[in-house]
Amino acid sequence: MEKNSFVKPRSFLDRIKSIFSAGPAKEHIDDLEEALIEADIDLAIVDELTEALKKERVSSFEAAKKFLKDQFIFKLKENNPDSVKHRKIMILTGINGAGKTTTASKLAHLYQSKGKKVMFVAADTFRAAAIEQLETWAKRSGTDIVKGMDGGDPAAVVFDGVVKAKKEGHDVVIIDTAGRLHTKVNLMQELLKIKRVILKEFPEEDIDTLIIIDTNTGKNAFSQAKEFNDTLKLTGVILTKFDSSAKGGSIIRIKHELNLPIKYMTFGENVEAISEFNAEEFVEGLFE
Ligand SMILES: Nc1nc2c(ncn2[C@@H]2O[C@H](COP(=O)(O)OP(=O)(O)OP(=O)(O)O)[C@@H](O)[C@H]2O)c(=O)[nH]1
Ligand SMILES: [Mg+2]
Repeated sequence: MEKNSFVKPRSFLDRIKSIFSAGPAKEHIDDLEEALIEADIDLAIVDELTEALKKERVSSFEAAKKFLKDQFIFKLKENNPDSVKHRKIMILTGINGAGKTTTASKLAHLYQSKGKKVMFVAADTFRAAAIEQLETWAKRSGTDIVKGMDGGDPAAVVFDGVVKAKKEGHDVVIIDTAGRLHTKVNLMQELLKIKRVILKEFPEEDIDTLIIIDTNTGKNAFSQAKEFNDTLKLTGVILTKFDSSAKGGSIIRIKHELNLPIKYMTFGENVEAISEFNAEEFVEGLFE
């Protein structure tokens, strides 16, 4: 694993503050560069920002803060006019404990509240508790669920699920998968197999292949997103635990370098604690 060198936003902000209190920004551009890099903002953006800062002659802390905020919001919104466009099949992937199963319940709740017919597919056959976790919510909310046996082939469960969804006309199929490390090739291939069986029943444009990222993750979030994207061609990101976290600048890197839309954010254990991603709110969090 990469060393977790995440710098809390507070110190990121404190550093910028001290850079500006030390005199005109121009003389401290190297310090600023370093502070941005340490907050996981990627190099391409840092270069762009520091160039612009020089050109615009941003000379006070407040002005720099506003400038950076505007830039980050712009980056997060860039190229994604339809970032939350709904797709029928949602595959939730990600590393262990990122929040996949909890997010599955939240998404179901969200879509049901819009009158959609939802189905869960419990494709985490690795952990018995994962099936139960989803089943409990399915019972409580009256959501259809397709599940397999413990230790069974997750792709087989998914195939059963999509065939049934096609027959019974579900609007949304939410597939919960087992947590896995992005560095484990065989487990990544298992996800690819899941995607392939869906393609037997539904066209690619109906499939939302999502990575769930815990906002607390730090720099490692980028490698996770990159590996999952290389294997699966992701269509978006869901950020979790927004309530409990130091908010990572690596999300901006994920958006910028991989051009993946950030679709939803979750902010608590409650089933209603999910909303469409809000770039302004996210960036405010980065500067808190
Ligand atoms: N505070 C907070 N906790 C969350 C949020 N989302 C998930 N959690 C917690 O994070 C933990 C892991 O959540 P799960 O949904 O089980 O994560 P998972 O990715 O399915 O985990 P595995 O299946 O083991 O890979 C649980 O304790 C959840 O309650 C959130 O938005 N805020
Ligand atoms: Mg799970």
